[in-house]
Amino acid sequence: MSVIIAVAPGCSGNQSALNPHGAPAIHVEHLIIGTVAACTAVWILVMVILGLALLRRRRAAADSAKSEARLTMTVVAAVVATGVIIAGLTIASFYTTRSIGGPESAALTITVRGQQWWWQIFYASSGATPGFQTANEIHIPLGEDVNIRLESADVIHSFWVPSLAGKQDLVPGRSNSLLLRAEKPGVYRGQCAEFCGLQHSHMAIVVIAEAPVDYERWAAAQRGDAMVPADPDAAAGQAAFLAKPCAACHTVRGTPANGTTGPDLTHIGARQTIGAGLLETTRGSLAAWIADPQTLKPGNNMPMVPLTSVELQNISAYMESLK
Ligand code: HEC
Ligand SMILES: [Cu+2]
Repeated sequence: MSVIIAVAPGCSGNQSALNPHGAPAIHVEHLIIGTVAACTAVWILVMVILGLALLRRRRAAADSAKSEARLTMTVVAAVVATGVIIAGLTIASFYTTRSIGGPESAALTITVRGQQWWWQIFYASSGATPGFQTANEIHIPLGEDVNIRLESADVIHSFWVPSLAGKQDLVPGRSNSLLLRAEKPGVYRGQCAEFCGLQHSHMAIVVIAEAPVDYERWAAAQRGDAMVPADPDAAAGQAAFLAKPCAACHTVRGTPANGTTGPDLTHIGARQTIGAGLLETTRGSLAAWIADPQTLKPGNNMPMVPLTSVELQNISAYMESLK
C-alpha cells in the first residue's frame, strides 16, 4: 500500500484503512486490495478487447458456422469468469467479516455506548478487578485481542477506527461487537461514521495502544476515585462544581457528583481531548468549554451554566487537576 500512500498522502496517518496497524484492519486492507485488483484486471481486459474489436478489420466472408461456435465459446467463458470472480469476492468478504467480529473469549471487553455526540466507555470487571467508566478515549494493550461491544443511547452511530479495526454500527436496543487490536504503539483516531445529528462531525474517538505495563498502570489509575484537590483554587473549584448543576449531569467518583447525562469526569485531566476530539485538554480549553459549550460545539447537550469569573477559573483548575 506504500504506493498508494506515496501518490495519495491523505491515505496515510493515524486514521486510515490503507495504513493498518492491527490484525482486523489488515484483513480489511487485504479485502480492499483484492477487490480493487480484481476490478482493475477486469476493466483492463474489457478495454483491451474493446480496443482490438475497434482496430481489427472485419474478416471477409468468414465461415459463419465456425464463427457462431467461437462466439458461443467466448460468451460461455465470460459468464463463467464473471461467476468465479463474484463468488471469489463474496467468499473473501465473508471471511473478512468473520475475522473482524468481536471475540467472546477476549480477556478484555470494552463497551462503547454512543451518545449524541460523545462516546461513553465502560471497561468490564474481570475476576476481582473492578471495571470503570470513562469517555472518548480508549486505551488498549498492544498485541491483544480486545472485544468492543457497541451500544447506543439514542440514534444509530458507527464506530470506525480505520487503522485498527473494521467498522460497525451502534444501534439502539441491540449490542454489536467488533475486534480491536493493535500491533504498533501509537495514538489512533476514529470517527463516528454514521450521520447522527448536528455535531456528528465532532464525534471523534482516540485509541491509545501501549505496552501492557503502561496499559495496566493507566487502568489502575482509572479504577481509582478522583484525586482530592490539593491546590486551594482547585478545592474551591470542587466546591463550586458540586454546588452548581454540573454535578447533576456529571460523575466524579469519590464525590457526591453522580450525574449520568454527560461524560464521567473522574479523570478528565488525564484525557487528551475534551468534547469528543474537539479541543486538546488544557486549563484554557477547559475554561473555554465550560464558559460557553454552545459556541464551541453548537447544539451539544451541555447547557451554558452561568458562573462568575472566579468560579470559572477555579472549576477549570479543578477539572485540570483530575488526572
Ligand atoms: C444538562 C447536563 C450538563 C450540565 C448541567 C453540565 N454538563 Fe458538562 N457535559 C454534558 C454533556 C452532554 C457533555 C458532552 C458534550 C459533547 O461532547 O457532545 C458535557 C461535557 C463536559 C466536559 C467535557 C468532557 C469530555 O470528556 O469531553 C466537561 C469538562 C464538562 N462537561 C464540564 C462541566 C462543568 C464544569 C459543568 C458545570 C459548570 C457542566 N459540565 C455542566 C452535560 C452537562
Ligand atoms: Cu455519532
